[in-house]
Amino acid sequence: MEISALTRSVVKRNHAVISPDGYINSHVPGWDNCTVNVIINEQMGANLCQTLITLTDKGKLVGTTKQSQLFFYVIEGQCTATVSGDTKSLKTGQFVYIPIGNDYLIEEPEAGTQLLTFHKLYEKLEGYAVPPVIFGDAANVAGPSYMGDPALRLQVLLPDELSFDMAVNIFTYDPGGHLPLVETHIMEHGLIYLQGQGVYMLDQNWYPIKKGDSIWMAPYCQQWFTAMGKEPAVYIYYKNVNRFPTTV
Ligand code: UGY
Ligand code: MN
Repeated sequence: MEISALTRSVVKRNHAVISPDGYINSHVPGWDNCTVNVIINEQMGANLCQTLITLTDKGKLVGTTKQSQLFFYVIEGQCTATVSGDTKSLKTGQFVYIPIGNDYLIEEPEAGTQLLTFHKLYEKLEGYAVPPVIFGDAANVAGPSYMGDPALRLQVLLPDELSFDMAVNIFTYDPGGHLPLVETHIMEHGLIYLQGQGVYMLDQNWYPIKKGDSIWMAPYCQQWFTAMGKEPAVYIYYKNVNRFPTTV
């Protein structure tokens, strides 16, 4: 029997593990006929926002990006996305990156479609134009091995260009694959597991993690992961990149 007083979720000063058992829905103006779970945002000390949206067949998301850019990724299902007049259908594994100053409309979803969003305040870079709208498909993105280890594969979904101040990557670990080192870095992460399971070390704490779980890692939160089980562990993650590291 499940005991409702227990959860794997934790929220700490420099990291959080959010498992679906703790979700409470939010109402977001312009996002209708859907449930919205705000998984990471500035209230917990983060510099990004990550949400999970589950749409009914009447689901509709309407809005305009202002100071923050917005990334939608289809975890499951399908829908239609229109960004500044350009309409495309999106299915599992496909995504759209919406830079600042664009209208968007997500509609005609299959019932149960799940969308992941990442939001970040855009920091302009002198001499560089704001990035364009990008529609893409993870299935068409190469996944070279990470740091020379064939058990680890990294897909980089957004262009590796200085005009972008955020990256969204998909990291795949074969069972037994693990990060080759404990990462200690200024960049922040938000992520959700798309498949599999394993153990994450965050700031010297050890957490069992599985498909559907999300993690926030603040700057300098130490991080290491190993995959367990019979199938690869896969997560999609956000990272801030390409900007001057200090105001000092
Ligand atoms: O890009 C990264 O920093 C990545 N290797 N970190 C992580 O997966 N925790
Ligand atoms: Mn990292």
